[in-house]
Amino acid sequence: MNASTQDLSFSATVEGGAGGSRLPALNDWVAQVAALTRPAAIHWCDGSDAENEALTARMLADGTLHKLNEETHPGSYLHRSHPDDVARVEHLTFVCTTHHEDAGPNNNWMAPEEGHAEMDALFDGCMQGRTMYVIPYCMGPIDSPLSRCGVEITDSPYVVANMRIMTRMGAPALARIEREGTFVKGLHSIGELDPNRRFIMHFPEELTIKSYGSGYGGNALLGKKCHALRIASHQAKSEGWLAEHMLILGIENPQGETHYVAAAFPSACGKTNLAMLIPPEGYRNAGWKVWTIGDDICWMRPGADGRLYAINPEAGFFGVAPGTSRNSNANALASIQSSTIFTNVGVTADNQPWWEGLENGQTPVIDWRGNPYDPAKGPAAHPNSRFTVSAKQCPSYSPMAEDPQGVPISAIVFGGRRASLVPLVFEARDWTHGVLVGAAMGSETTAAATGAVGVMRRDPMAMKPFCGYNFADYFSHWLSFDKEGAQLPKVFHVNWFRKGDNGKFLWPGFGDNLRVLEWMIQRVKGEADAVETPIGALPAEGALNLDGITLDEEAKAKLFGFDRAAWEAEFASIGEYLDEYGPRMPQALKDEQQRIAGL
Ligand code: GTP
Ligand code: SPV
Ligand code: MN
Repeated sequence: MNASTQDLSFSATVEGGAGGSRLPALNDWVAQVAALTRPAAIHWCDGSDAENEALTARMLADGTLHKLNEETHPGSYLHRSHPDDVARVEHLTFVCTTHHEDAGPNNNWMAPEEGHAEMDALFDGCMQGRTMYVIPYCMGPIDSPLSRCGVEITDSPYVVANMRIMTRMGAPALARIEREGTFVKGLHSIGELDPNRRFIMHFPEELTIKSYGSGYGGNALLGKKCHALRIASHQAKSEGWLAEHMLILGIENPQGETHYVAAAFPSACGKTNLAMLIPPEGYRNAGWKVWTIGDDICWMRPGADGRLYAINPEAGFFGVAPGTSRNSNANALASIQSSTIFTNVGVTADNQPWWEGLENGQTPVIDWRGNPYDPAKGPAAHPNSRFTVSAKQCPSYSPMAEDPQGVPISAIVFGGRRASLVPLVFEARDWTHGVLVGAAMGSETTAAATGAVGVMRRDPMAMKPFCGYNFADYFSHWLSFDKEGAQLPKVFHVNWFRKGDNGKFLWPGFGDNLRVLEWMIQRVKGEADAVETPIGALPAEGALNLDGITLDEEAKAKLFGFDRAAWEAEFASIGEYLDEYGPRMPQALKDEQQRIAGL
C-alpha cells in the first residue's frame, strides 16, 4: 500500500497495551493501514486475561459469540459464521510473486502491484465504525531460534480470540518483534463477508499477507496457513528448513524410549486424530504412551547432529468437530470441555455443543445456522465445523512441545484418503524415493475447502493449498536435504481410508493406527521384516501386530497387497503430473518415477 504522508495524519482512538511499539517500522505500518482502512479505534493487543474478558463481553453483546452451558462447558462459546463463509477458499487464494513461474502451476498467481491494487481498493475505508486490532504473535515457543513472529491487523474480535489460543500472542511476542526488527505483516478485514468480494493474497517476497471478506479459519487466522505455511515455506526454501502441513507426535515404548514422527495428511484426513492417539488397551497395559506435539503444522531444520529437529509453531488446535467422540479421540474430547470456542456446531436443548459423530446420547435442537434442527435440511453441525482450544488443555500434550530446540524426527509419514489401490502402509527405500512418495500423494477432497467433496486429486505432501512457491522448486528443496552428514528420517506412506467392495473402511483406524506406527519404529531400528515391492517395502506377514483385531481375507489382501496392474496405471498418471511442471521439475524425481514406472 502506498499511503501518502497526508494520509498518516488520520486519527483514531488508540487503546490497549502500550498503544504502540518501540519499532518505528511497525508503528508506521499500523498508521498506514489505519489511514487506508479508517477505523474508529485502534487496539494494540497485549494478550492479557482482562483484554480477553472485555473482548468476549463485546462479542456476547453483539451476537458474535453465544455462551454455552457453563456447567458442562465452562468458559466456552459458540460462533456461527456467515453461512457462505465456512471453509478455506482455494480458488480465491493467490501467491503474488514478481515472476509468475515462482508461484508455479500449483498456485493462483497475480503480479504483486496488481494484487496490492486489488486488495487496497477493497480495504479502502473498510474499517469505518469498527475497531482495528493489532495482534503481535509468535509462531513457536517464544524463546526458540526456530520460531518466527508476525503481526496481524484485523477488524474481527473473533479472529483476536482465536489467535490468542492458536499462537503466543501479545506482550511477549511484541517484545521479540521489537528485538528482532522483522515480522510478517498480515492485514485482514471481514469486509462485507461477500463471497464476490473475497481474496486471500500472499506476497512472499515482502513477507506480507492481505486477506479480505472472510472471517473463517485458514482464511482469517493469518498466523496459521497464510504465515506458518505459505509465507514460511517460501522463507524456509531460502533459509534451508521446511515448513510443512504435518502433525508431530511422540511414541513412548514400554522401555521408556520416545520416537518422534511427523505426518502429512491433507485437510480433514486424520492429523488431529493421529496426533492425539490413545493406544489400544493391550498397548496401554504394556506401557505404550503417545505424546502430542502438534496437530497441523511442523517446522523442521537440520540440527548439529544432522537429524531433523521439529517444532509446532502453533499453541492451540483448530480441529474438525464432526466425528470427534470419546471412542475416536478421547484426548480431543477431554481438551474441549472448557475454555473452547466452537464454530458452526449445533446445540442441544440445554445449550451444549453438538455434532454428528459425538455419540454421547444427546440430540441437537438448533443447527449450525441457528435454525431449529431438521434432519431433512442437512446435518446439525457443518461438516467443517471446528473447535479452537489451547494445546495445554490436551491430556497428551508433550512438555517437549515447549522445547526451544524442537524434537528429533525418526520418521516422516505421508498419507491420503484413498478408497482403492493404496495399501495400509509402505516404506520408501531412501530419501529420493520418499520425496517421490510425497510428491505423488493423492487424496479425495474434503469439506475443509469449498468445492466438491470426494474427488481424488494430487495433493503433494498435503501442501497443494499451502505451498507458497512452485512445487517443482519445493521438491528440489526437499531433495537437497540428502547431503553429507545428514541423518534423515525414514519415509513411509499410509492409507487409513481403504474401502472394501461393500464401501466400508477395511482398517479400524484411530487407536489401532499405533500398530502401524510400531512397525515403522521397528523398521527405523532395523527390527521388523518387510517385503520389497516396486512401490516400497510392505510389512511381511506377521511383522505388523494384529493381535486383538480381526481382518477378513479381503481386508488382508487389500491392506497388505500390491496390485501390479493398478500401480502401473497410477505411475503413468504420476509421470503426467510431474510433467505438468515442465523443465523446472527436478530430473532426480523424474528419474525416480521412471525407475518404478515399468514396475
Ligand atoms: P485439518 O484440521 O483440516 O487439517 O484436518 P486433520 O487432518 O487434522 O483431520 P482430523 O484428524 O480432524 O480428521 C478428519 C476426519 O477423519 C474426522 O471425521 C475423523 O473422524 C476421520 N478420521 C481420522 N482418523 C481416522 C482413521 O484412522 N480412520 C478413519 N476411518 N477415519 C479417520
Ligand atoms: C485445514 O483446512 O487444513 C485446516 C483448517 O487445518 S484451516 O485453518 O481453515 O486451514
Ligand atoms: Mn490443516
